[in-house]
Amino acid sequence: MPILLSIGSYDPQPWLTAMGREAPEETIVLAPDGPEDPSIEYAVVWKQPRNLLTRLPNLKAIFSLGAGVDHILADDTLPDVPILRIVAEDLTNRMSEYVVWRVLDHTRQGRLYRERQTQRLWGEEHQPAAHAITVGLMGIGALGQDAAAKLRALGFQVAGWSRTPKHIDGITCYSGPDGLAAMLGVTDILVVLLPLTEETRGILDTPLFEQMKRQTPLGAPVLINAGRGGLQNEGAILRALDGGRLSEVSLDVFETEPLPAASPLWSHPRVFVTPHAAAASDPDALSSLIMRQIANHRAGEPLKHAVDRSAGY
Ligand code: NDP
Ligand code: OXD
Repeated sequence: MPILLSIGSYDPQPWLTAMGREAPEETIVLAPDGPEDPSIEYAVVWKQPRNLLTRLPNLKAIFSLGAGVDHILADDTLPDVPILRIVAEDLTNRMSEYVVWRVLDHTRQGRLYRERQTQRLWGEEHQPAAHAITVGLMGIGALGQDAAAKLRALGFQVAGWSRTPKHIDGITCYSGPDGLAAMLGVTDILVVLLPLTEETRGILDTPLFEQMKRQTPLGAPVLINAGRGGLQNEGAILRALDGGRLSEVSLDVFETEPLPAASPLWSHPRVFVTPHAAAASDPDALSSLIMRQIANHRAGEPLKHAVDRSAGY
């Protein structure tokens, strides 16, 4: 029974090789055999074509190649089978590295010093101590909690916002709409690690920026979004920057990806752009998790990290 690997936006070869190496006894195919393919029981996907999975009558599970599943749920023809997402140390560590890197670059005035170096200018800038900064995390799931722990270890004050109430040592936890307003009121650096769902789409917009603190040790608040581009209104981010409601922004994700060459985000002096690379899914690190889950499920064991389709993540 072959496993279907369907990748809509990049070269599948590294995954094909890594999955084959992990489970040489399995056959992995890149497309179904004919208009309906009853032989496929498992599909491993990233941005699969619409209608593809509905043509597999014996499909038992869909595996996302990433932590997010919005790219799967965007297909309104999906069959009603479990969807599993990646929860893995390698991916989590990569995201925490990105978050710590961006937070420190903002607090240690990386942008100003890079600018000054090009002008051969020697001049010390105020760099607030970690304990003087509150990082507010929108999303304290697998990724948010690890980033929070690493920021705490560096001395930052950390707050977190989630859909359901939480109690986590060392993090001031908030939930629900009132909780968000309360967290924004104490946040100096806002880090977004939310999934894209019906509830979160477009949340990073003017009304949210208006609820943020006016004054922070860095002037105005900083925004870092590594969740999804669909969470943000890029026009509103630029207006908030130019109007002084935000001081600096780091964006890893965009409304349209790749970020169009004409986007003003590329050239804004206070925007730092990375190409959806905060936490790449590494085939060599993650294939074993997926192939092991499939082998275990074939042997009758339950699947781990299933998505709640009604919540959308
Ligand atoms: P989790 O599902 O573990 O955590 C999601 C968090 O978001 C949870 O705390 C959840 O709340 C919260 N949340 C969801 N909906 C809402 C809402 N309506 N209001 C408030 N909080 C909400 O996901 P991960 O931490 O593993 O991943 C998060 C996202 O990061 C992924 O969905 C993906 O979009 C993005 N990502 C980006 C990458 C990149 O390279 N840029 C790489 C990997 C992931 P609760 O705890 O109550 O469920
Ligand atoms: C993910 C991603 O969801 O890479 O894992 O964006």
